[in-house]
Amino acid sequence: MASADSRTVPSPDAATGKIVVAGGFGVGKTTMVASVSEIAPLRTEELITATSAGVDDLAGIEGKSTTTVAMDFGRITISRDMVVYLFGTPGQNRFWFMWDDLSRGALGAVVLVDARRLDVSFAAVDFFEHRGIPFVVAVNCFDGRQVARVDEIATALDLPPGTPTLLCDARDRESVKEVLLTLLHHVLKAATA
Ligand SMILES: Nc1nc2c(ncn2[C@@H]2O[C@H](COP(=O)(O)OP(=O)(O)OP(=O)(O)O)[C@@H](O)[C@H]2O)c(=O)[nH]1
Ligand SMILES: [Mg+2]
Repeated sequence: MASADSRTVPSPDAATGKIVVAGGFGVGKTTMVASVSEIAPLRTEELITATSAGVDDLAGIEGKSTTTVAMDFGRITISRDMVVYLFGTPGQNRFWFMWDDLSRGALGAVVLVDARRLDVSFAAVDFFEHRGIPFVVAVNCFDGRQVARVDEIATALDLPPGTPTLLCDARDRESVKEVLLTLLHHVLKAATA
């Protein structure tokens, strides 16, 4: 598989695939879709209202003022033969009813986690594991700090054996591309196993 490059022009008959970017509240899903998308990403951000007070824990993400209420959407050309559409889920529990629709027909998923708040991404791991959708776990290193080793995180999340787990910076295009390519390799491996 070729590496994703924003200068790559897809051929007219390029295959298309859907990848879901999921994870708990405020782990960086919207940031991830926006940083890698080659089109202006569609966002559905609303201000975090007083209703969220006491429901959504902003510890560690104090600068966050908006939240996704429907989805994020972006696109990346992986190679001349393949274009991937990215769908970011909302993270707040009250919007999880949308995850089934957003995941329908997906090749695979990125479960994004914040290593300081692993608990908020447990449900995302369960979601894809129970539906048999291949997924990778990307650990968003807020503040550039690695607070735990990747293998410790995999154990804490009780990941199925063989689930690729890697560190990333959701703000960095190259880092996100590496996550997506890891997922696509994992999807291919799962399909040919
Ligand atoms: N320092 C740092 N901040 C980040 C990083 N990724 C995201 N952020 C910030 O963290 C906050 C949450 O990011 P979002 O992309 O909105 O997270 P989300 O997962 O889409 O959030 P919800 O849709 O509300 O669940 C924002 O203020 C981002 O600017 C990162 O890698 N490092
Ligand atoms: Mg979001």
